[in-house]
Amino acid sequence: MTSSDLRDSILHHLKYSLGKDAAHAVTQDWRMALSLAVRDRITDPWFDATRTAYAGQNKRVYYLSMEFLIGRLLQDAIVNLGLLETAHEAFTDLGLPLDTVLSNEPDAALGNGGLGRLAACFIESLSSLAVPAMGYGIRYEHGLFKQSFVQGRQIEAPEDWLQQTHAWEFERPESTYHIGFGGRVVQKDGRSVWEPEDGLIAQAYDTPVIGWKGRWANTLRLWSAKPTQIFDLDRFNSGDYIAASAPETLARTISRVLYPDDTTPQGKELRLKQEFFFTAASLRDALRRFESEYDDLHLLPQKVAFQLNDTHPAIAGPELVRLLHDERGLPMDEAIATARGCLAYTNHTLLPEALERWPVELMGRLLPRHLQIIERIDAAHAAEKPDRRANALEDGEVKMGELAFIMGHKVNGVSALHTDLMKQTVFKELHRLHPDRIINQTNGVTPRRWVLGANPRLSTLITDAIGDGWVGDLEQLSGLETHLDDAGFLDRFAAAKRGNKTDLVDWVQRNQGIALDPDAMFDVQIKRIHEYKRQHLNILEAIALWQEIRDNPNADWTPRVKIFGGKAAPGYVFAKEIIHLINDVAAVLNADPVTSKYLKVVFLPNYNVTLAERLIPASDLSEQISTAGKEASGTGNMKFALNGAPTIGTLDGANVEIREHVGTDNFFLFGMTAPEVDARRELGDHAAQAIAADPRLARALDAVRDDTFAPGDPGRHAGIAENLSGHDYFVVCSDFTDYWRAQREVDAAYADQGGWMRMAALNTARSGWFSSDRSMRGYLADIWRTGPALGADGE
Ligand code: F58
Repeated sequence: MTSSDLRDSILHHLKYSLGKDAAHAVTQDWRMALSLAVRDRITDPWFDATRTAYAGQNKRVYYLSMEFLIGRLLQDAIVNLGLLETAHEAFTDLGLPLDTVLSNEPDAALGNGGLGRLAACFIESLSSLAVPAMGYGIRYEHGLFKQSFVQGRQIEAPEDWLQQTHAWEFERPESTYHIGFGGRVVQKDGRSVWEPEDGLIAQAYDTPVIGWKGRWANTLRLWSAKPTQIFDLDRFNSGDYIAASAPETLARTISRVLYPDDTTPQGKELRLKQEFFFTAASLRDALRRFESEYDDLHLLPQKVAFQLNDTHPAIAGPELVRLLHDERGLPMDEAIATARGCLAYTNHTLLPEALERWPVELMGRLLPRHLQIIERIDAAHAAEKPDRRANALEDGEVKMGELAFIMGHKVNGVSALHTDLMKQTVFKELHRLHPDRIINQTNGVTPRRWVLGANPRLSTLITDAIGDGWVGDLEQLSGLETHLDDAGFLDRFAAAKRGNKTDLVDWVQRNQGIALDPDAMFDVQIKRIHEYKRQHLNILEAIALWQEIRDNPNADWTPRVKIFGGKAAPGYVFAKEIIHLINDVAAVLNADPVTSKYLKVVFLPNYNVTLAERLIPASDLSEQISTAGKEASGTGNMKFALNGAPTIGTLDGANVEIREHVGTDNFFLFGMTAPEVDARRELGDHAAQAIAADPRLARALDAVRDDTFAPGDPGRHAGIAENLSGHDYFVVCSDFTDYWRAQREVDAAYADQGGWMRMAALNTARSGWFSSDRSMRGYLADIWRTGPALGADGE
């Protein structure tokens, strides 16, 4: 496609699809017109992919996920179709910079964090590998809230990504399923029949996901909830207009908001309804497709794989058994075995509070037949493997992790360490009973979005050095190692980083009014705010460093900017206090005339995929400082390493594997290991001991406790100070001293820019293994037991 073809297509859509005259078109119109022109290029490979999968009778992979944090789609599609240059030229002709058009797209925040972003990377990789697959999720009207700060505090506002027409989706009014809730189970002809009391409609919206080089496209099918009855005409006619639309309002609530607050009973109920809603619709849709091709249900495990992204779709186990047994007549034991042959479960957390459990009362009320089936599943499992501790039902609760484990033929962790810990902790008993079930599949990230799209300067440099094969085969980055002794290469590497940093400096100046020095080290921690991720360890170190610079302002300090980004769950009070503290510290430090040339702190609001794409290429240092044993994997850590930002980190999650790949000399390790953390906690007064042993830490904590960062409001941050000097469950204090040491090593290393750039480039050269293409190949080989539908030559 030439740039004039693309320009004609854009102008055609502007006129005939959007009804706009070019003379009056605004940026949004151009963005929509470009999206439709690009979408046209996806449609043929998309249809071809469907036809190929049917013709080849390939096994299909269904990725069930409550979250797909896809971000913006236009640039990704243009990059994968190889149309970036063409689009630049087309818009040069049209007199508008392409970047202006691309940045007009809303960021689809249909996820909270790593789990949702992983699902988005996986779907892209499955398309790039030409594997027949489908992502199933929920089309939330409102994604993750918008974050702003008022006097340093997080404020949440609803997010409205669907306010403008979504250019990428196709509404499927014909693809609908009736989803029931409540009611009772009756016996008919010796069979159990669920008669739900309430119900709603799940309607599909399809978004094509194009793979690298446009060879294959899969579908992301998101369900939207619609009422079975639009409104109650009798009530309307009698003048009760609000009550007349109640059924519609109730039904739509299901797909209105991503993870509503589940601290209230109503919130919990809504979340379970969301889970059943999208899982049930997805299973029925997949079964319908299977039954259009095959008439033997025993073939199901050969032809269909359902991957459960965490426990959120774990109701798939009992629902699939119900569909096979109650609705299709397969004997119960066969139904369970068949369902298990199709299902596999990915665990993303060991935190007990995040492992879902539903009260039996709630499950029985909303899904009475499923509760009976869960009892049967437990009984069948106990008959095979007697051990009461391995049940899904316990103490009046349904444990969704255990249910997913029992109903999955494979259960995977997301990093090597996390997988080992799963075996030793949450699934200890089940692992003993099923020693082959737990396997590891370390996470990965798509190089198309996270290097080629986000970091064009680095990408050009890599391609100039080793050709462009790395985009589809990231391990080719190892070929960069031979270029590292070439000073010219390292200079160009440094120039690319510098260019990215300058872009960020300009953006921060424009958007936050804060001046940053591009020569300072950009030290970045971006992720959800959580105690285990320890943003408070980072800010404590900033406070201690500030105090030290004030004591000794003429020493040879390495200038640093600490950049934070991330949202706290609206109900997570302590996480919100951490945000408040960081913002208060930033205000004091940035206004300090003595220290601010050496140390600044910036908390960028509303962290999302787009902001990550801006920040990661401009980062020098990646903060991965979680309490060992708590971060299942991390994926941000991989994006930083790939973009040439060495890590300061603990031996947690995939940091362990990153360190092995990039080399211990190119990773700033600190802190206790997971077993050391457990042992340390045994000392009741571990925090007091750590504080007593480190005057720097004691002084930094004093500043948190007094009014240093809360002028006129002493005690504002006392909660954090008390937590850290008391219980300190996440052992912030006990890791502080070693973190300080490692940070000073970072300072010294950064001061030698030649050495630093080499280390940064080595991180890029040695991180090719962390591609989500590699992760997907692992799932294909070890879990789904299928492969691409096209050969490397596209046949
Ligand atoms: C994340 N989990 C893990 N959960 O924390 C991270 O280590 C891992 O890399 C990533 O999954 C992918 O495996 C995560 O993002 C959530 O967002 C929860 C979803 C349900 C509500 C609570 C947060």
